[in-house]
Amino acid sequence: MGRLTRRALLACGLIGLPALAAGGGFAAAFAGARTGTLGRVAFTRPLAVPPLAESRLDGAGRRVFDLVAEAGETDFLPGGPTVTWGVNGGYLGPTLRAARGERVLINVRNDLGEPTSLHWHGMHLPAAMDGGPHQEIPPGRSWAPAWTVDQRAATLWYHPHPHGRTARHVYRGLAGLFIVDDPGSEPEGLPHRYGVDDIPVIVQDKNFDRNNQLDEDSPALSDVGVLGETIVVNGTVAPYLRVTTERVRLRLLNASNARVYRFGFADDRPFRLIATDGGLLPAPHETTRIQLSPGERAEIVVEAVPGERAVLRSYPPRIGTNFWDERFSGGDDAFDVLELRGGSDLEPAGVLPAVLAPAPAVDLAEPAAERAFQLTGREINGKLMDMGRIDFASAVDTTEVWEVVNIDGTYHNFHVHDVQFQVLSVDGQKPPPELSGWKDTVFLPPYRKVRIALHFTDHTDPDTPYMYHCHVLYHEDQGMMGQFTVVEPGQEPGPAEMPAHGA
Ligand SMILES: [Cu+2]
Repeated sequence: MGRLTRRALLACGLIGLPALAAGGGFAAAFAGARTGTLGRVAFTRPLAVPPLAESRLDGAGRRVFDLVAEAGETDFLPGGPTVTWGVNGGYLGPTLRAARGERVLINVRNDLGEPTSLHWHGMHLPAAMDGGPHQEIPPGRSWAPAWTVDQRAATLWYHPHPHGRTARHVYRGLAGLFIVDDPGSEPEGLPHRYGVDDIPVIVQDKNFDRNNQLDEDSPALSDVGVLGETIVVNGTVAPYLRVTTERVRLRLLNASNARVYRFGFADDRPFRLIATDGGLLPAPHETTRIQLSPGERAEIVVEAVPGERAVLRSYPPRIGTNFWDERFSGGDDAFDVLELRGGSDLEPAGVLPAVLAPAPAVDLAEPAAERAFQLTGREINGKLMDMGRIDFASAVDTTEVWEVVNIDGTYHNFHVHDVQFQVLSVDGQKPPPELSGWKDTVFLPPYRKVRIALHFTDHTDPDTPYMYHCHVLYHEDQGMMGQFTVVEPGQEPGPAEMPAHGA
């Protein structure tokens, strides 16, 4: 395939444009940076579906999960296993599931040889339970966060968040889904049987070396970090899914480090987008494409036909960079992702509901604060992440409006912990349908400006911060992150706690 890695170029003395041009490597690097698998995937392996995590109720009525981060091996490719990391297994982790109103307790043990953490991405919870860089778990130790689930039904996920090392930990395989149910809130008629007509689709991209081991190098000239040439879904390479029902719900998660996907079907069949990061949209949105940047989720509903094969693809994403950067940031790449194989006899589907959930309506009468965030390089407002610096405090029971602008030539995105936010505008315009629901992560191509409204309801803690950051993990690790606390009105933030290594 002729992929050139940064390491290979360094070895050839070809890093740096003059050397590249002189060596004729310039054209080679440009040509070699494009990758893709359209029409070339044989779909030979049944899609793995992560098991639902076992849980039990303890004496206090809490739903208890036991998770272990550990090393293992995974058979991605013929020719030998790949050393990977996983949760309760060799790669990825089980799907956690809990209902609104339930109190959960999660025992997380770290059996890796280095500190890690588990962050509950998209979850509304106390900062001390968030699993960010202040809640690292030393090797051989455990951490047991507990909180009451209190948010809309949504497809959330979990992944490590150790400061400076998140990219490597996620790439090696530490990630899983966390599905929140909200009994009574989901309209009749949506597919909801996990693993039957309600399927997790965790999409990641990997590079393998000659020995089938994960290549963690960033491609040459990439400004976004590792971009893999091989797509894995739920840890399966070249996957197919046997479909048994006329209608299937796919819970798409971009769990990749850097790659942006633009999902659609090979035959351009329309599908219905029903939910985004924080839960159901106001109404199903019929479309042929849905773009997801790292960390974002989308739930789509697809109609199947008996005996038919439908291929989910990722088309070249719209990343908005210039010609040169586009090539080195995956903007020209396209992949076959997953084949849906309709059985000969499909279970009939009923009527899809026309109305799904109330539209986000954050009360904007008197925003308590307006804040501006400029993304450039690896900095937010000219600052790199500092574990000991809390950037601001937001008062509980208030609404804030944040304006986030990317003034950089490369793409970023913006993720906020603790809250699901409402997108108010994109470059001054009403948000498109895919941004009309609750979000915790929003994509920012170069020069885009997004205004979001956030409401902080509870869990005050002046000493323990939540994070906001770019979810391109290479950027995040390099410091593209800041910290805020939620406090009582008039309360000042305390000093940020340093990592709790005594846990
Ligand atoms: Cu970024």
